[in-house]
Amino acid sequence: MMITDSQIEQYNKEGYTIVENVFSEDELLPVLGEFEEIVDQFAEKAFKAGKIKDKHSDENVFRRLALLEKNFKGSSVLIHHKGELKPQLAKLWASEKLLNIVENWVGKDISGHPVWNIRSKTPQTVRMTVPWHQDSAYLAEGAEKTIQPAAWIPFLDVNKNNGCMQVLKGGHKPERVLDHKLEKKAGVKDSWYLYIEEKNIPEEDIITCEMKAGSVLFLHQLVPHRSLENYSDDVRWSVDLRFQNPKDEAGFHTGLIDPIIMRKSDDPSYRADWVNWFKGLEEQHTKFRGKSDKDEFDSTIQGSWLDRWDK
Ligand SMILES: O=C(O)CCC(=O)C(=O)O
Repeated sequence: MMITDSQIEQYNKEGYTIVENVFSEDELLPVLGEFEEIVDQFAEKAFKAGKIKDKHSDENVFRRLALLEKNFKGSSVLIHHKGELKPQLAKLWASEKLLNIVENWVGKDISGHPVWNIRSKTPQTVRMTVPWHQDSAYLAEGAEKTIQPAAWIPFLDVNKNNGCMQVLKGGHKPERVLDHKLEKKAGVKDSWYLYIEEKNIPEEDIITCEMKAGSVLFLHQLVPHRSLENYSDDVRWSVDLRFQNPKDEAGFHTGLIDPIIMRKSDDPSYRADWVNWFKGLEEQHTKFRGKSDKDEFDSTIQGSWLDRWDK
C-alpha cells in the first residue's frame, strides 16, 4: 500500500494529503504523449483556420502550448474544455495504485466521477488560474455529503513559481459548502469559476503544495483549494480525477453521464467500460460548450453551477 495510516488520517483531519512518487516517469510519459497529440491536433486545426501562423511543431509538450497561447489567446482554455480522455489517461485513472488508495475513503466499490480535468496551465493565463473553491460547490446541492476524493497529479515538478496548488488545512471541517461567488460577476471576462472570498480564507491555515511529478495530492470534496499563477515559461500540465462509491449521489448537474464504475467488490475480473463512457463525455462536452453552431474556437462555456451561486 502506497499510503500510510498517518496520511489517511491527515486527509480525514486536514482535508488533504500528499502521497509521493505514486507514478514513475515511465508511467507518466504515455499520458504526456496523449497531451502532445491533443495539442498537435489543435495546432493543425488552428493553423488551417488561420488563427495561428506558426504551429511550433518542434517544441516539446511543456513549451508548445505556451507559444500557441501567446499567438492565439484561449488556446489552453480550448484544450482544457475539450476534456479529451484518451486510453493512457483512462488507464492511469483506473490504476490499481489510485484505486487502492482511494478505497480507504470510498470503500471497495469505486467509480470515477464525470467531473475530471486535464489542466493545460499555460504561463500567466487568467482563465487557467483557479481561485479558492470547494469542489462540491460545482455540483448539485446535497452532493457534498458524498465522499468524493480528488487526485491531483502534476506531470512536472510544481512549486510556487509555476502554479502549484494551495489548500486550506482543515477547511473541510464545517462540513458544508461555503458561500461562493462568480468570477464573471467580479469582472473576470468569460470566467466559469466560482470563488470563496479571501476574507473567508484564514491565511495561517494555507498550505502550499510543492510536489514532484507523479506525486498525488488527495483532496476532500469540501476542502477549499486554489492554484497559484504560473510565472514560469512552461505549461504546468496536471490532471484532477475524482472518485466515489457508485451507490452515492454524484451531484452532476447535467444528468448526461453517470460516474464510471471502476471496481466492483463482488467481481474481481470487472473492468471499466470506457468506450461507452467516452461517448457520454462527448455529449457532455457539447452541452457545456453551448449551442452546437458555436465557433469551435470560441472558448466560452456554460455551466449549471453558475446558476447555483451569487444570485
Ligand atoms: O489544477 C489547477 O490549477 C486547479 C485544480 C483544482 O482546483 C481542482 O482540481 O479542483
